[in-house]
Amino acid sequence: MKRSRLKLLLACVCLTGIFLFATTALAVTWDMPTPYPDKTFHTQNISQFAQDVDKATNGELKIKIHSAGSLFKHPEIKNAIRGGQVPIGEFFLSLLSNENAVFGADSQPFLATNYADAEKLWAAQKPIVAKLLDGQGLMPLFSVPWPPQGLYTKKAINSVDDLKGIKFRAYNATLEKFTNLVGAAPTQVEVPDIPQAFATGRVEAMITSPSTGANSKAWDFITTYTDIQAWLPKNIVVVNKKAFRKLAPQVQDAVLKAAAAAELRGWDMSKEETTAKTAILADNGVQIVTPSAALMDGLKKVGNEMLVDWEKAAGAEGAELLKAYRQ
Ligand code: PCA
Repeated sequence: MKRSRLKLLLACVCLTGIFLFATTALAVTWDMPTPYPDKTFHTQNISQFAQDVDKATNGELKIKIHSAGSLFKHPEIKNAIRGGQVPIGEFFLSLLSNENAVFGADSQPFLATNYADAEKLWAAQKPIVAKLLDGQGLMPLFSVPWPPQGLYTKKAINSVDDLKGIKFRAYNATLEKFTNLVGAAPTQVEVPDIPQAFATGRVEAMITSPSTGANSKAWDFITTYTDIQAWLPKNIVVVNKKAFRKLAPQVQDAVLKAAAAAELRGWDMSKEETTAKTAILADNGVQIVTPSAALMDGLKKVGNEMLVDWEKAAGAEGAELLKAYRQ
C-alpha cells in the first residue's frame, strides 16, 4: 500500500516535470523590429497581432516588438529577416523598389489614390511580391496601407511652381524622384527624426499621411496641409521561412490566422486614421486645403511621366500587375 502510493507520487512528479520541460522547451520568443514609433497605428496593429498569437498558442510563441528602429535601422530590417538575425519584421514595402520596381507600385504618384483602388492594387501586387520574397527565403504575412499622402508646407501651394527649391523630406526613392521632378530638393529622413529635421532646417516640407503628420506634431513647423491624396503606400510584415517552418503546425496556423485578422483590422484602422488625424491637424491650427486644379494637373503630369518610367523598369511583371489592377 505504502509502496504503491510512493510510486504514484513519483509518477506524478515525473509527469509534471516532463510537462514543464515540454512547455518551456517549446516556448519561443521572436524579436520583431519596426521602424515606426509605438503610437503609430501600424505598431498598435502589430502589437495586437503579437497578443493574438500569444493567446492562440497559449504562450508558445511570443513576439516582442522593437519599435522606432531601436533594434535595426529601417533600411536594414529586410536583410536582418533574410539573414535570420530576426525571424520577423515590419518595413515600408516600397523601400524594396531598388530590387524590383513591382515592390514600389503602391508609391507611384496617382496610380491608386483611395482605399478601394489600393485594395485592388494590393490584390494585383501580392502574388508577385510573394513570389519575389519566396525566392529570398521570405514570406509576407500581411500588408497595411498608410492613409492617402498629403502635402505639408510652410505656405500655401497653388501650383507645382510654388514647390521649386523647397527642401523636402523624402522616405523612399520614388518620393525622392517625384520631389526632384517638381523642382524641390529631397533629403531622406526617417519618421522618428521628422521634428528635428524641421527644427534644424534640414527640411521645410514633406509628403506623408495625416497620421505621420499629426504624430510628428506638424503644427510646430508647418502651416498648411494640402490634401492631394497622392498614393497609399503600405507597410509589410515579413517572416523568415526557415524560422516559420521550425514552429509546430498548430503554431504556424495560429500565426497565419492572426496575420489574416491583422490585415483586415489594419485596413480599417487606416481608414479611421484618415479622418481622425486630419481633424487633429485642423484642431491644432493647420490649414486643411483642397488642392487647386492647377496644382493637381501639374502633380499628375509628373505622376504620369513617372509611371512610364516605372513600366519600363517593372517589365513583364509590371505589365502583369497593371493588367490585373485595371481589370
Ligand atoms: N508615414 C510614413 C510612411 C508613409 C506615411 O504616411 C513616413 O512618413 O515615412
